[in-house]
Amino acid sequence: MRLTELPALLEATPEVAAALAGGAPVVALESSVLAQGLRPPHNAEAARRMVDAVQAGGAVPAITAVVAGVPSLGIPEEAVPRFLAGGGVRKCSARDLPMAVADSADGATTVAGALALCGVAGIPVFATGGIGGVHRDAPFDESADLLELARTPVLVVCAGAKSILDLPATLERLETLGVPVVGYRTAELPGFFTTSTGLPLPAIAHDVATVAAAWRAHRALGRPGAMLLVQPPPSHVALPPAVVEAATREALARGAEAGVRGGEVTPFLLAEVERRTEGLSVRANLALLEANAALAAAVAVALAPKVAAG
Ligand code: PSU
Ligand code: MN
Repeated sequence: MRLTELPALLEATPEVAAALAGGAPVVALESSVLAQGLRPPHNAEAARRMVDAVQAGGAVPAITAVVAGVPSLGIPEEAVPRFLAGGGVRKCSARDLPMAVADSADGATTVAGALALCGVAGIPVFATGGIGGVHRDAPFDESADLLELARTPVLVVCAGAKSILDLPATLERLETLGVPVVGYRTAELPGFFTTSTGLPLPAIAHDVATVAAAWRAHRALGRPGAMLLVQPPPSHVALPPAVVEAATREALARGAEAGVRGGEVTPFLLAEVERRTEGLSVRANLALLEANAALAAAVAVALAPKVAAG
């Protein structure tokens, strides 16, 4: 997918626009993890580490967001502090994008929101921490990430789905929706904060060339949706499953008590888990965001029609 001209309404920073026009590798990133998922100063650290990792890998980072009503690929420097302030920016899933535009609001893209922008811009590679999925316990709250994954052709690099979710159910839904889930050097679905979930994956890739070949085949077959490339968090920061599970159960009980609903659920649970793991979950979150950005850059470079001029 190569674009010489962006659709009206969409803005790109000069660096991103040049990369897209020239066929250079671009890695899209979400901004909800910065505005809602992590608090200051961790969110600024996350942004810096992801951007640095993409650049070190030879690709151009494009943090997706709605900036004062403008859907954007890359956040202009003067607007960045608003997204890192720890409040005041709305969470934008795909369905929230039109109203953010109409209200001239700042909006931070979730995975679903970012995929929607990647879809219109034609950016094929995206990195995040963990996707949303099926929440635990009926009535089932299911992230819009899943439906957008089913219909947006983007290769999504992540550490699986967030550990606060029902992971077996999320994996089943991905199967139903026709979204390939490929383990990068792992045969098991990683658990976001944990390396292991005991859930076997249908496919493994041992190198980036295989990932690129699978992605080209996915597109050549006209598959309409995403492909997930999952890798475990770096081993030195991964948490033991029992620790994450205990913290998650307590967080879920608190959330139910407090009547947390809708888009508030995910940020609430992540903050509670952070408190209960004494920050170890944040350390893992930052490291896996960086590692996923680095892997996404390698994939983007392998897929780019052209790497720089010359
Ligand atoms: N992963 C994180 N922190 C986050 C999220 C993921 O480490 O804040 C965000 C992502 O943007 C994801 C969203 O798309 O949570 C899912 O929210 P919901 O379950 O409301 O769809
Ligand atoms: Mn939800």
